[in-house]
Amino acid sequence: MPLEESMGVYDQLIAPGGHNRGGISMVDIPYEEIAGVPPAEVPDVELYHPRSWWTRYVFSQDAKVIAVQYALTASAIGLVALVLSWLMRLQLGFPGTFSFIDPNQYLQLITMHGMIMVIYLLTALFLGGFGNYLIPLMVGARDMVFPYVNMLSYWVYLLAVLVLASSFFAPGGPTGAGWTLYPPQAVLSGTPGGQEWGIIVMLASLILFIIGFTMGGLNYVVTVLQARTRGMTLMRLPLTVWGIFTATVMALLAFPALFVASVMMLFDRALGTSFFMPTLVEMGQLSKYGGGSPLLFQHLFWFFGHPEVYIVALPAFGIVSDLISTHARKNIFGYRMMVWAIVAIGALSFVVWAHHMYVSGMYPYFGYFFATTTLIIAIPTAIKVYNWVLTLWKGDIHLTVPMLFALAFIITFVNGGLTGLFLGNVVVDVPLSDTMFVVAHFHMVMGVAPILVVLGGIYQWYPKVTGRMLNEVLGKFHFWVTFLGAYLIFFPMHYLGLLGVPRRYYELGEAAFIPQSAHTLNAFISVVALTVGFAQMVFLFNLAWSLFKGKPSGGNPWRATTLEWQTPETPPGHGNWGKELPVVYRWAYDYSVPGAKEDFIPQNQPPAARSVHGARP
Ligand code: HEM
Ligand SMILES: [Cu+2]
Repeated sequence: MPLEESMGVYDQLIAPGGHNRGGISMVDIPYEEIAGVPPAEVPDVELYHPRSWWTRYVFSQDAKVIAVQYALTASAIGLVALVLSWLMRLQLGFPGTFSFIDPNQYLQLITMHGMIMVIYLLTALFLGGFGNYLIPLMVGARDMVFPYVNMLSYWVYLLAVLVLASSFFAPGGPTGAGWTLYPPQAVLSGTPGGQEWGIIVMLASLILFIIGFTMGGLNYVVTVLQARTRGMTLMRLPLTVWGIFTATVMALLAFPALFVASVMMLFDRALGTSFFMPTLVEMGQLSKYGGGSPLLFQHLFWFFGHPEVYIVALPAFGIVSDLISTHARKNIFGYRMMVWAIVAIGALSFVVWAHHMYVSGMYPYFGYFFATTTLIIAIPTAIKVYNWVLTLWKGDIHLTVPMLFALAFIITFVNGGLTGLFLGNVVVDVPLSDTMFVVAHFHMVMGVAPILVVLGGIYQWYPKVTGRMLNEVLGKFHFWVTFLGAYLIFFPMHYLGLLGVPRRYYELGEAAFIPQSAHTLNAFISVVALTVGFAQMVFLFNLAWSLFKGKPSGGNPWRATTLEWQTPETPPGHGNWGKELPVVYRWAYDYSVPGAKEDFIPQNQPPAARSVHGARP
């Protein structure tokens, strides 16, 4: 029914009751309540559809296209970071062999590698990539609520990436301050890029990244809160949406700390202010700085930096929950508890940041406080792990490629979490600080684990994005090499760390406490790292090949319940749902409902047979 007509009906119906105050009400059409008909669809706004190739594929305001743009850009720069890790491994495994890497370059490699992996790859991919694709589809919206701002978000992100990449070509090369960028060293001449362009370019790029992220992030939050379709209550949202939503709220609160820290350091470097710079002597000369606090930077950095771990982990938690439920054909165990655990972890992770500063010389009682809060996070985290295991328990487990990655994530995350318990305790952390043990820990928990989810997620949703399945044989090969390889790379690093091998060292030399076995192990790790790295090429090949030659997937190849699998077209068209928005009648986990015909009931399937036992309202 056209809008004017329906308004007419509305007026007539309202008038006798005396509620009509004369004008046509433009807010909140209660028409369907009166007429008892499902809601008329929001009138198609013609202007909003793309008109040309440019606005369809390049300057697109469609969240699905923006998602793919984010994912491709993040993967491209992520590949750069991967290559940088090879160079580091070449140096560490075979010191003295590769003369093109000098000590300064090694520092530049770790800095760029770390920063790209954490921010430009993982954060961008989970929020900009998965967030953009999945949020509107999963909540039953046509798009993000501010599509234009969403588009700008991507372009600013791309600019941030290009600025970052430009530092490889800047005079003096990229900064070598370490991904933590601690002042004063980050802006002094002893550090690569400190008195050249490197640090300036890095800070500028971070500032741009945060601006771009904020534009996207506001979209994700408002879309989840305001654009859910009828029946999609918060407690019916798939856990993927809960994870991405909570992570976005966290990022909106955490990134500003990095933002101000970056601006202040930029001022210190470029304008000669002393926010973070104490009075110091540099190369025998009293520097121009004085009175600033390097510790203040550490607080700001880690106020962002610790939540950042969970900005990456919470989307992973959410996605894994959905993958497990789908491929074990079972409802997620303890849905409400899972939601609250996500929210609790998100909140708690704002009061633990100084566990990264145990060796900064802070007041010991502070260490005690931060150790306590850190260990408390283990509780909601353990709840999640138990619930995943209970979801799997007696499930009809299909070892599809996405499922393999999801299971591998759980194992790896538990693994990394356990070493986190070590490092969370001050007395254990102090001797392990700045050793390879730390490198092993954080690669397990926020390097390998989230990457496994990214890969699992791509295998899961590629069919929706392209309409074709990824090749399964190649997928399984990719999985096993990546999963086993990751353990061969990062497990021995714990041992190296316990021996006392320091991190961020170009070369170990012949220190007495470092046995020959450490050198052998380093060479072994490097060989595996290169092999695993090359195995990713199989994955890239699969992505490209399947685009043309993959088996057509149909709309719902995994027989899943959530809304993105119920779109009228695959890949979904602009506006996602054709004429009618879906209406949601149930939660996202109606798998293997006793008495139901199929082993899954889509969220938008009305409870026609009320007699179906066990179906959740
Ligand atoms: C492809 C597998 C990877 C390999 C072989 C690898 C290797 C390395 C190496 C050798 C270092 C330097 C260690 C040192 O000398 O201190 C390093 C540092 C680091 N990596 Fe990775 N890495 C990989 C993946 C990742 C991923 C996925 C992340 C995402 C979180 C990541 C984040 C970091 C960070 C934050 C640092 C610290 C940089 C610093 O000390 O400033 N890495 N990695
Ligand atoms: Cu932390």
